[in-house]
Amino acid sequence: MIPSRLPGIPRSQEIIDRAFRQSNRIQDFYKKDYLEKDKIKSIQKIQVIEAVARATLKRIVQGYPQNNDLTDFERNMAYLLFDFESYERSLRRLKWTMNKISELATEYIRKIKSASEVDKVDTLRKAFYGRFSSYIEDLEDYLDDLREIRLLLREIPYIDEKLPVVVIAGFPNVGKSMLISKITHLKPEIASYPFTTKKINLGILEGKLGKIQVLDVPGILNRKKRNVIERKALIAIEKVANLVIFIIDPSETCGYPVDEQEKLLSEIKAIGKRVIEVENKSDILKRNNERLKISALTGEGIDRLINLVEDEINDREIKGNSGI
Ligand SMILES: Nc1nc2c(ncn2[C@@H]2O[C@H](COP(=O)(O)OP(=O)(O)OP(=O)(O)O)[C@@H](O)[C@H]2O)c(=O)[nH]1
Ligand SMILES: [Mg+2]
Repeated sequence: MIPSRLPGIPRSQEIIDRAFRQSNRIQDFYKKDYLEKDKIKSIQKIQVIEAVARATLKRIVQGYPQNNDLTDFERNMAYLLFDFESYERSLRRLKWTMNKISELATEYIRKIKSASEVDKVDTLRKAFYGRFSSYIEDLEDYLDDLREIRLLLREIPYIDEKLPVVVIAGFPNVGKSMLISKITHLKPEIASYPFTTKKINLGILEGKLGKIQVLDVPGILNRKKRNVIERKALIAIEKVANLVIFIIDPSETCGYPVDEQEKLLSEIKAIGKRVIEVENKSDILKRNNERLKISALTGEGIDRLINLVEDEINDREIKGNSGI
């Protein structure tokens, strides 16, 4: 599972500045022997710098999911959205740097302890500062990578595996987002051009027998090679859907011919999930066939659709239980 709060990713310079700023806050104290005082102060500064950098890197390393923390759906989405190996490499590099900085601090503290002149202590302290900074500066590309991936991880919705999932699918512009806005509290963007929805939207339908997760997904075209946006929809159907509401727009105001939409429907049915077929935009055109007619715009047929969804879901649960 992807944590709901993924730590923000600072820039290298911010980590360096934060560490030095904290080290400058160390209280001054009186000690007669100047060499001793310089040693204690230098050691304290190194310890603070190490602790601040370590804490920052640790928060990131521990706050981001590993491959086996992910559900099947999350993993498939992550593989689709970014290069997972490079993500793992970046996390490993942060961890490596975290250890290197601790080793560096230990090494310089030991050297400072055995120094016999103030000048030597100052040189050692400055050498630590330089090497510390370059370790953190070397993280810049990895931090940039993680900052981008953070946004992509955040777009993957959390699916509660204990609750049923209904995916609303179909060609672009057929009214999927308008439908989810009618059956859940979600208010996604609705517009009269294709691919308005580029990410998966999750809404909750408060059913009579409990909550049902409803996913409004991007439109899918009837073609072999699909882009990343279309593939998000397919992953949702394949990996988490218990039921699919497939919307056909017979009015073709979506901009796509009905026979293309029918071909996509056949392909989706072949995935093997249960499918409720509906024809939307019934306020414009109602064809003479068996399918449920709805209008996401006027609300016509929406109550019947919700009843059908609930019947299908509950039917599955009864069958599921008796199958044990
Ligand atoms: N007349 C009419 N227009 C509708 C109906 N449902 C949706 N629309 C219109 O169809 C257009 C597309 O609606 P959306 O809900 O954004 O469609 P979508 O399937 O989510 O589209 P993508 O996100 O691009 O895949 C909008 O202009 C809606 O106002 C309907 O039942 N009747
Ligand atoms: Mg949409």
